[in-house]
Amino acid sequence: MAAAKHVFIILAVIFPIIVSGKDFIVGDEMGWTINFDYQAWAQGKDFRVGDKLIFQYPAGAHNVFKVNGTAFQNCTKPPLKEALTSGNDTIVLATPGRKWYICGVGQHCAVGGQKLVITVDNPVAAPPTAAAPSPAPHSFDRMSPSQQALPYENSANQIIGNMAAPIMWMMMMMIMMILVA
Ligand SMILES: [Cu+2]
Repeated sequence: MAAAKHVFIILAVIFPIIVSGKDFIVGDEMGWTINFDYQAWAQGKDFRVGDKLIFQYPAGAHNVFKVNGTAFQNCTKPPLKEALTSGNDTIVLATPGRKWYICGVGQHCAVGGQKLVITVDNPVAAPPTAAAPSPAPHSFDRMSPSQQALPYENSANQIIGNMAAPIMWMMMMMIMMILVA
């Protein structure tokens, strides 16, 4: 029982993060290339922790370096071993904040403008529908047996209350019909 509760809580926390994770293909159909306005591309996009950046390019033509703000500004290339080179490089946005990426091939960054800066925000808050069930088991566990009986009584009264109106209505209709006949 306790284990099941823990699994539920873990799922309740993790599930919204999984659901909210989006894939961003950098540059969309243009991919990762020179002479493309990546500032304009990033404009208005909602990058969140758990989302993915996918850099697509012909392998060998470009590469991807994750750099700091200064290296981004100056197009400073880190050691080549730090480069992503597959041509389909996926980067999971693991932390919030500013993220900088450049291409380290030739003058692609400095002359071709092949550089991307984004701001990553915290994950989207759990939607109310997904978050709502989690408090229920909590409050139930804290209730004493006598308190637990209360909701059932209330719901039973409610059911009777809800049923009472149609029954009354039907009885009135029957009386009316008898009177008319
Ligand atoms: Cu390049």
